[in-house]
Parts: sequence; C-alpha cells; structure tokens
Amino acid sequence: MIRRKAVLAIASAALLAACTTTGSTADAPVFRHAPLVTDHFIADPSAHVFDGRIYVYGSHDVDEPPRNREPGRGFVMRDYRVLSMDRIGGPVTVHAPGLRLEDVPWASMQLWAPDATQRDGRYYLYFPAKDADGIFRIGVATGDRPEGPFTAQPEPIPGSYSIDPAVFADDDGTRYLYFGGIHGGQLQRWVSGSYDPAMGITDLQQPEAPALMPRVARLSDDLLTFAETPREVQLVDDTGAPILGGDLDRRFFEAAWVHRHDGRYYFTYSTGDTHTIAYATGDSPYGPFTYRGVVLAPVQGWTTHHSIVAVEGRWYLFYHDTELSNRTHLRSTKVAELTHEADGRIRTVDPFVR
Ligand code: FUB
Repeated sequence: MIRRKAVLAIASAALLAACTTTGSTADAPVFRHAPLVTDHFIADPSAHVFDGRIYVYGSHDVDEPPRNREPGRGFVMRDYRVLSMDRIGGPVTVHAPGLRLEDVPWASMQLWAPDATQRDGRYYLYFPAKDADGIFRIGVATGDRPEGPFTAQPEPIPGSYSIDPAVFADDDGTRYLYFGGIHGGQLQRWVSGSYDPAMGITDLQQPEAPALMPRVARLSDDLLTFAETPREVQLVDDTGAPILGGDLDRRFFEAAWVHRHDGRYYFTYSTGDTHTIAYATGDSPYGPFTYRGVVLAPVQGWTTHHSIVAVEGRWYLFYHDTELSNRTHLRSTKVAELTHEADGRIRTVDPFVR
C-alpha cells in the first residue's frame, strides 16, 4: 500500500508537470500523451482488439535488484498484467496477473515483452524469458479469456531464441511470429545457429557487414510451435542493399511489430541506441522490407517499444516512456493516433510538445 501511494504521488506530480506549461522551467519536457495507468508500470505494449475490446499485453516493470551482469539486467519482471479498455480514451482496467514467473516450468527470470493472439475462443500469450542456463527462449501460454489467466506450455517453443515475440495475423488467418533483439536480447549469440556466448554482449561488431536481422516463422495450426525453421527478415535500403551493422539510425535492435495497411506490410522496430521506432515496408510478411523512416521520435527513457493497431477504422500507436519515474526500467504505456499518408508513408509521432 505504501508503495502504491508513493507511485501515485510521483504520478500526480509528473502529470501535473506534464499538463502545466505555465511556471515550468524552459527545459522541462512537455509530454504529448498521458500514461494509460498510473498505479502500475506497464511497458512494451502490444495492443489488439479482441471481441470488440482493446487489450494491451505488456511487460510489468518492477523496481528489483538485477540477478546477473548481462545488458538489460535491470529488467527483472516477474509477471504479466493485461490492460483493457472499451475505447481509446476510456477507463482502463488493470487485470490480475495473467501469468507468473513461478508458473512457467522452464523459466528462471526476466519476463520481457510479450504479445498475444486469439483463435476460436482461445487466447495465446507469447513471451520471452531466460531459461535455467540464462538463455532467452520464447514460450507460449494459453487461456480462455483475453486477460488470462494463462497456462504455460511445459517447455519453450522448440527452436525459439532471443526476445520480443510479436504475432501478426494475416488476412487469410495465417499467424507469423516475429522475434529477436541484439545486446541484452542475445540475437548476436545465434549467428551460427546455436547459442554461442563467445559472440559477446552487443552485436556482430562489424559495422560494414549486414546488420543482424530479426527473425520470422509461420506458426503451426495449433499456434503452439513453429511450422518452419525461423528465417531472417531482410531490412534493406532503397537500393535493395541490406542495412549495415554500423548504420545505427536504421539497423534493427529489438521490438519487432508488423501490421498491414492498404495491402502493404509494415515492419516496425526499435533502433535501440538511437532510440527511434523505425518502419520499413514490403509486399510479403517475410519481407524484404525497405526502410522508410521514423514512426516515433525518441521518448524519455533509454528503451522504446510499440505496437500499431486499428480500432474502428482509425490507427493507433501504443508506446512507452518513463514520464512517471524518470528511470529506465520503470515505464508507462501511452497511446497516440497514427496517420498513414496517401502515399503509404507514416507521419512521425513526436512524444513531446516542442
Ligand atoms: O522490457 C524489456 C526489454 O526492453 C524489451 O524486451 C525490449 O524491447 C525493451 O523495451
């Protein structure tokens, strides 16, 4: 209860600051959007409309000590709490924990960014966690309600690795799982096809070579396994050449998401240490995707992560920042309207009022 009050006090102060331009110092940031909830830190929002209601599957950030020395060690989340609302701007429900670390037989720590899909009245939660050897894997848990509770499969998805699963349901019902993240997400340790810790804690360290690319695999009909070996998603420039490892403004870091608009597939992702959500477009869910620009300018906080969803004919960007805490590992979910221009470009969202 004390902790809840403390968070609310921080939240009130931050919201007051955000809504008040008069009397603020010249350098104080003015945030364009308000956190959806102020009594929990929910990050990495993956939003969907299920059964006419908006559900947001995110990481539940907590202020706990790290348990290792790896990059990303401050993110020690132990459960998932789903948000839901009947409309954008409506009251937000924070549901009871839908899945807890202790209920995932194979996981040892760090429940990072999840996503979900629905089929035939069943709901499937995809989530990364470190296994007993400290290796990120991706698990799936199922339930009969969108907010859970979910029951985890006893083992991670065979052949899965790294972080940030995002499931895309194409118009024909086929589900594709995108995943991967460099640095703390360990993607650089999988270049040989098996886990190699000697590949270090960042990336390939080859700025002139093609960057590490995200992965995609079609899901099996029961949505519990990969129907194929994961393949690389090629991110290319407008000459068709792969984005290079040293191209920090455009190369993939983590936080894949795919949506389809006007027949185009949009692959959106975080550029990590350059702090944007970028986008690339293609004609197939497998890519290649050609880099186009920036969806979301840098937010307050080191990480940036997002999802894009249509709600009653309008498009929305869900994202997170650290407005309420000003601490990298305590993030809050926000939502902004998103505009696709007639030529397919996405209008960049600025999280600040300048
Ligand atoms: O929340 C932990 C990690 O931070 C996510 O998996 C990344 O996408 C970044 O947001």
